[in-house]
Amino acid sequence: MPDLSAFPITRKWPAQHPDRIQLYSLPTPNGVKASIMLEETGLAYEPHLVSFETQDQMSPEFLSLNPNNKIPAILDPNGPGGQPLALFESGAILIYLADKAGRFLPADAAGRYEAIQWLMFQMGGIGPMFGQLGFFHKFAGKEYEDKRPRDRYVAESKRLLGVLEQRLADRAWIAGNDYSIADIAIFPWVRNLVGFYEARELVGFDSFPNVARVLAAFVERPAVIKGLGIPARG
Ligand SMILES: N[C@@H](CCC(=O)N[C@@H](CS)C(=O)NCC(=O)O)C(=O)O
Repeated sequence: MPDLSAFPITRKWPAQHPDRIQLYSLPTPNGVKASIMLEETGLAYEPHLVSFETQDQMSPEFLSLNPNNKIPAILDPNGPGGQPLALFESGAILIYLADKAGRFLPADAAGRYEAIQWLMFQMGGIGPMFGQLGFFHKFAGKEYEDKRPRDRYVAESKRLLGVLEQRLADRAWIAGNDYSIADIAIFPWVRNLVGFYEARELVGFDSFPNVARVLAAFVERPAVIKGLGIPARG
């Protein structure tokens, strides 16, 4: 049985199954990328809830694994060379799990980089921009009198949806005919934008029928349905 006791995070979140991938997360659009991927691949894992209500992400134990105090993070007892591997940043986690499982990234080099390119488009564009839109439209920024910041993120979110719309006009999924980690990164954010952030009308979502089509296909996947609720909120 692997020994994870050298990792301080296991003191706050003890591993009941230290032979499984340890997931530290919360079902947010970034968090569910990891749980959906783990469900899609069937890799054995043990989820641990990082509660923002109790600021768990700021605890020394969590920071020992991710100094950037953000979920998701994982600890794989059986990483490269059979050694434990700790990893944060959802994009890095998706690439790692795809390589480990040999799934959801094209095997040919050109196809692989194309899928990674769209994954990075989510990490650098969709995530940060939709997130800011949420802040200014739904959360604390909603009260700000000056609407220019909100309008800026609405315009940028629309532009990004337009890029996705064009890309999906002649493809089943973002990387082509096959579902990939680029979809697992992008669609939790699109779902969140029109759902939790209540920005469907604000961004004119009905003008993006191909994005809506792929979102519908995404949320029907059994692994997505399951992953969206993991780790269960206490
Ligand atoms: N680039 C990071 C972003 C992660 C992120 O922003 N996580 C949010 C939840 S969606 C978080 O942990 N926020 C807690 C905090 O900022 O204190 C990733 O993709 O993993």
